[in-house]
Amino acid sequence: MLGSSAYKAFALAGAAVCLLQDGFAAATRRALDTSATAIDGKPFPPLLDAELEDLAEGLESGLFTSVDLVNAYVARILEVNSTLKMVAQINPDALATAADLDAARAKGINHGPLHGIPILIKNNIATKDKMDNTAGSYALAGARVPEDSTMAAKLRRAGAIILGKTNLSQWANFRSSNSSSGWSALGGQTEGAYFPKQDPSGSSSGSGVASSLGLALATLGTETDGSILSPSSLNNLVGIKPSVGLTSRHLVIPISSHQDTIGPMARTVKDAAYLLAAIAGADPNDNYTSAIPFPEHKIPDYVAACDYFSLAGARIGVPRNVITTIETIPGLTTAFNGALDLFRAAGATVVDNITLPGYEPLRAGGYEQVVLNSDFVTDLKAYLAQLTVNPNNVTSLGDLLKFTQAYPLEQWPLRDTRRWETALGYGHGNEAPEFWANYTTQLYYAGLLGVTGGLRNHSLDALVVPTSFASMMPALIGSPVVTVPLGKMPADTAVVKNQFGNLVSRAPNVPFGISFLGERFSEEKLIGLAYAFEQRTLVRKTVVPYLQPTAELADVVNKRMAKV
Ligand SMILES: *[C@@H]1O[C@H](CO)[C@@H](O)[C@H](O)[C@H]1NC(C)=O
Ligand SMILES: *[C@@H]1O[C@H](CO)[C@@H](O)[C@H](O)[C@H]1NC(C)=O
Ligand SMILES: *[C@@H]1O[C@H](CO)[C@@H](O)[C@H](O)[C@H]1NC(C)=O
Ligand SMILES: *[C@@H]1O[C@H](CO)[C@@H](O)[C@H](O)[C@H]1NC(C)=O
Ligand SMILES: *[C@@H]1O[C@H](CO)[C@@H](O)[C@H](O)[C@H]1NC(C)=O
Ligand SMILES: *[C@@H]1O[C@H](CO)[C@@H](O)[C@H](O)[C@H]1NC(C)=O
Ligand SMILES: *[C@@H]1O[C@H](CO)[C@@H](O)[C@H](O)[C@H]1NC(C)=O
Ligand SMILES: CC(=O)N[C@H]1CO[C@H](CO)[C@@H](O)[C@@H]1O
Repeated sequence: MLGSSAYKAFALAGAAVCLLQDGFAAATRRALDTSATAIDGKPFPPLLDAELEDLAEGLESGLFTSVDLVNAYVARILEVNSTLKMVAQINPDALATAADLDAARAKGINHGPLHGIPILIKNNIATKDKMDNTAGSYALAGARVPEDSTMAAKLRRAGAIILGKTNLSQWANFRSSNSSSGWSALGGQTEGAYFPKQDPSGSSSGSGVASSLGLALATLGTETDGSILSPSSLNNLVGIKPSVGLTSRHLVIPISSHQDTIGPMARTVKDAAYLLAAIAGADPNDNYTSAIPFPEHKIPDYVAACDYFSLAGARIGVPRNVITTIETIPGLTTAFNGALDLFRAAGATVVDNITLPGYEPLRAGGYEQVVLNSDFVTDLKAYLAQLTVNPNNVTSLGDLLKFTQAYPLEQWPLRDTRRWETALGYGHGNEAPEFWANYTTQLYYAGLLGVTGGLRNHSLDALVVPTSFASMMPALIGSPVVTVPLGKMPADTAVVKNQFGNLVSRAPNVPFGISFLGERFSEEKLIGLAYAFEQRTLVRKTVVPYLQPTAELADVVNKRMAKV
């Protein structure tokens, strides 16, 4: 769940890719074309932008059913999957589950706001059903878990339909030093929808692309350092990276017990809040959730936190020493400074140019690599020990390394296994003294000398930075971040390839976001600020994908009615 921002990729001099500039000029947001979205004058919510409350209202009024919704989303997935490869697997039980939930609704049983709503989840969040739990690796093809992950169980309990699994950067980007974002051996190469061959970022790549194109209401991603935030930013989405411990990691394929967290990737702040409300909470199977500080573990009302006026009176800090290379990303400086003006206009105090002195020592220190490598050795072994079926007998990182290097479809050595070799080279897991020395050092720099110190010393409600600079310090101290669409790269942006050479990381129309950072378990406050910014700007709707599916609910409902 390591983020790989397209921005970090180097520039290939003179890299040229076929440009579809005219295509962008002509592109319209299909959402605006209502001809395909109404029957007898009754409008159906266009799926590119449909929000939870639109879908819930349509289901409740009988305009469409959850079976219709599943059929419409599956049709949309199949329209774009062969190009974008964002969905690894469709749940063979999705239609039957939808029918059950429709029947329950007809009897007056409603499990809550997510009742009958399709959600896609990243292919490292395990389910005990007909689907695979592979992190994109052949090593885990056919592997089975003893029960649903807590995330999957909570979604099902909330009435959501798990529509399928999304593709990802293999092993959540914790294998290779020279692979491409969104590639996995099992799922192929995911691409973004805002420019041909767009680097989708990662590691929650498929979750980003699928949510952005309206292939489900929303998706779940996972983050160790950047893997929700970066693909949310580059796919024009809202992403919430929750505090470590707010969402249970039980039966989620790990990188690091100290840094991993699971969160929503959605098209609006409110939809993300609905999803977070469903997945947050204490779990005896993940003792980090015992850190949840609310009385009786009562989770705040994240949906009610969506208040248009929450910027009024807020104090927002801008740590300029963390965003030194902002000018290298086309269009970002103007958009970010515009956002600061908007905060002021909405009644916030912007405390500009504060310094987080821990940033430079962290960049230089390499502590995080030691923490993640040590955690992975220990935590992967613990995950594998829980499997009930393990076809390749992979029980440790050493086994996984051997399997991967011997299995041609894993594309080794073209895509190396450097991270694992480094981790195994230490000869220890996270029980070792070296681990603790590094861990406490990074807590100090990212905490007192970083995010926590910055917030407290300046009496701030939040820090804001462009999302490509947001993930590191919060990753190290387990604090939350919310990213919201901010803008896109301008039409004259020079096209730049990714490091691997198969994708485009900078190009016209590629989106980017702004992030709100707060103290641990301050999600409620961050959601409020993010919502106020989102509702005052509505940036998402100004960025149009070059490729989008055409299937809509009206088509599905028409077809169903024609059959009757
Ligand atoms: C995605 O497309 C590929 C290529 O057409 C196909 O092999 C694969 O089964 C599709 N995946 C899903 C989930 O339909
Ligand atoms: C959580 O559980 C693990 C294994 O049972 C244990 O090693 C660890 O100390 C516990 N951590 C906390 C914070 O309770
Ligand atoms: C930020 O502060 C530094 C050091 O205090 C100063 O040199 C710099 O000019 C300030 N930058 C801005 C944009 O205010
Ligand atoms: C895994 O172990 C089982 C039991 O020891 C053995 O039957 C099987 O052949 C092994 N599979 C592989 C792929 O090594
Ligand atoms: C990745 O690194 C390996 C090992 O150094 C090398 O063999 C391989 O060619 C590299 N791949 C790319 C795409 O550069
Ligand atoms: C961090 O880990 C490395 C590698 O195990 C070790 O050499 C170093 O002493 C550790 N401690 C600190 C504070 O970096
Ligand atoms: C916050 O204040 C403490 C105490 O003065 C100081 O050590 C720390 O560096 C400050 N941190 C930040 C981020 O300003
Ligand atoms: C195009 C492609 O590679 N599709 C794959 C997506 O993932 C599923 C399941 O992992 C494979 O069966 C597809 O072939």
